[in-house]
Amino acid sequence: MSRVTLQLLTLLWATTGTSTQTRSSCSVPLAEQPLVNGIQVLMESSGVNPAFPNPSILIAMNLAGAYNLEAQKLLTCKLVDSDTADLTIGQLALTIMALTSSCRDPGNKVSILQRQMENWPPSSLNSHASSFYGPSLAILALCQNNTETTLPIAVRFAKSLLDNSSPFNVDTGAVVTLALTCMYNKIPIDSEEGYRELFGQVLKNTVENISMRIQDNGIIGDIYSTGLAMQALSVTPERPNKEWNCQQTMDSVLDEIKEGKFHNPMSIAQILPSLKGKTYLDVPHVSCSPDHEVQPTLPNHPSPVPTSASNITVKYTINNQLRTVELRFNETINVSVKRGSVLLVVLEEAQRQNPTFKFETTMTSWGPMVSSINNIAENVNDMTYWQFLSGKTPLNEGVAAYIPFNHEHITANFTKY
Ligand code: B12
Ligand SMILES: *[C@@H]1O[C@H](CO)[C@@H](O)[C@H](O)[C@H]1NC(C)=O
Ligand SMILES: *[C@@H]1O[C@H](CO)[C@@H](O)[C@H](O)[C@H]1NC(C)=O
Ligand SMILES: *[C@@H]1O[C@H](CO)[C@@H](O)[C@H](O)[C@H]1NC(C)=O
Ligand SMILES: *[C@@H]1O[C@H](CO)[C@@H](O)[C@H](O)[C@H]1NC(C)=O
Ligand SMILES: *[C@@H]1O[C@H](CO)[C@@H](O)[C@H](O)[C@H]1NC(C)=O
Ligand SMILES: *[C@@H]1O[C@H](CO)[C@@H](O)[C@H](O)[C@H]1NC(C)=O
Repeated sequence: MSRVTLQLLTLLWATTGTSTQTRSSCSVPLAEQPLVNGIQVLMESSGVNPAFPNPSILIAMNLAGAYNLEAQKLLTCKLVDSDTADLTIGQLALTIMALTSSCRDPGNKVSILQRQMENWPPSSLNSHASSFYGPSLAILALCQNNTETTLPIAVRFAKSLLDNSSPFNVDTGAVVTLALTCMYNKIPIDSEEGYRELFGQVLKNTVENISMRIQDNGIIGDIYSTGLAMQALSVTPERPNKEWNCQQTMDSVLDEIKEGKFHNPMSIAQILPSLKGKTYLDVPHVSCSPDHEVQPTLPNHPSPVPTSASNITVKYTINNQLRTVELRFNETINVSVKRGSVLLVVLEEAQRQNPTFKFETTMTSWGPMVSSINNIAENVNDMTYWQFLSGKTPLNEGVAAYIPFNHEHITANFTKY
């Protein structure tokens, strides 16, 4: 392709890149709008925990148009005051984007992130794909602030992605696509062609891998990666070979919302922008004119299903066979819990009955994560963690959300990622 054609294309991409609607014509049908309002209201009310301010929720609120202006103000203030020393690269990046989406100056947080990314990758960088998730958010946040100073960092980032050979991860691929699309769209017009080729190559690989994960019903990866993947596919300058039916994806997501799969405020924060035709690339373009509080139309709630007081039995196994660890064990217990209890209740009941099953959790943006069982703790440097399975299938929700069924076999397996 000649240079002129490329530049023309780039211009085209640059103009369409900011408006996702022109790309993918898909939207929530009018009749389903109350359903979307419903999860937004849920996110805004239950997600604003003053002890654990979550920037992803503020971003989603601002992109969607907040209903609860009080919650929005509170969350913004908490994030302005947040101590950057306690944050990971990814959390810092989300905080900067959240403040930008509230039209606040992120202040010295940008230069702190910039410095951290200049020292990236750390010598201990593990090769797992998801270790690029946080750094991708950083490239995106820095790109939105100042593309020029971000170029050398983004080049290093893109090269280490090309060198990486670990299995593809849809969530990470989606954030990589958003970050490098931001860079790609802002490459100075008179700069070397090399940038366009490098970012274009990584985008092409990533988008190809995302499109290979589109299921027959339109879900991309799993239901909880679909929101980010929709954002990615709607902005990327590299079109996937496989045709993407955005409306089909949207309809499947709406079905899953009806099934009650989106209760976790964080899961709502990651799906909401796509339901509103927005992406993280729109963060710098949010208009912060003083709104009036709008009352959303909410769905007519189905009368709660009467839960029988009966108990169910869950078979629970804890298994540690990792060579690196001295203390191996493989213990199983049958526990009886009230029907409808979350998995966390099973763990608590097991711990109460037998001290071998004692466990600890760490609070995260997705809720409590099981960090240790029977004194064996996850470790970022070793890339170990407690994986939860139903039979042989890994769970796609955490212990505070997953509801086991009668006679289900749940295993916590100490493994590597
Ligand atoms: C990386 C990652 C992991 C790593 C985290 C460790 C690390 N140092 O990287 C590992 C492999 C340990 C992991 C484990 C699990 N994960 Co995970 N993980 C991710 C991923 C790809 C990126 C998270 C991230 O870096 N965020 C960026 C930083 C800035 O945000 P953060 O909030 O500080 O990140 C922390 C939390 O996200 C936490 N975390 C990661 N996964 C999970 C899952 C749950 C349920 C909780 C409570 C916390 C948690 O670890 C991060 C680093 O400390 C996300 C994808 C996504 N869309 O968010 C999935 C994701 C969050 N994980 C998911 C799941 C299901 C799990 C597991 C339950 C899988 C399983 N079957 O065991 C386990 C947790 C089990 C337990 N012990 O409680 C789902 C959650 C869906 C949901 N509705 O709850 C996601 C959305 C993936 C998906 N598309 O399905 N995960
Ligand atoms: C970039 O960050 C600085 C420092 O926080 C801020 O003053 C500036 O307005 C930001 N620029 C953009 C385009 O966001
Ligand atoms: C994605 O797929 C391409 C081939 O289509 C491959 O070369 C690449 O390594 C894969 N992984 C990633 C992370 O892009
Ligand atoms: C652990 O125990 C379970 C249930 O008793 C059994 O099915 C499994 O084979 C055991 N695994 C190992 C590695 O010993
Ligand atoms: C758990 O219950 C099943 C079926 O009721 C039984 O076969 C098994 O032996 C029990 N296991 C333990 C560890 O009590
Ligand atoms: C039912 O489950 C609860 C825990 O949820 C437990 O305390 C109780 O003992 C169980 N009842 C029976 C009959 O097993
Ligand atoms: C449990 O973890 C071990 C160690 O990583 C692994 O070899 C084994 O396949 C895992 N078991 C399951 C059921 O995933």
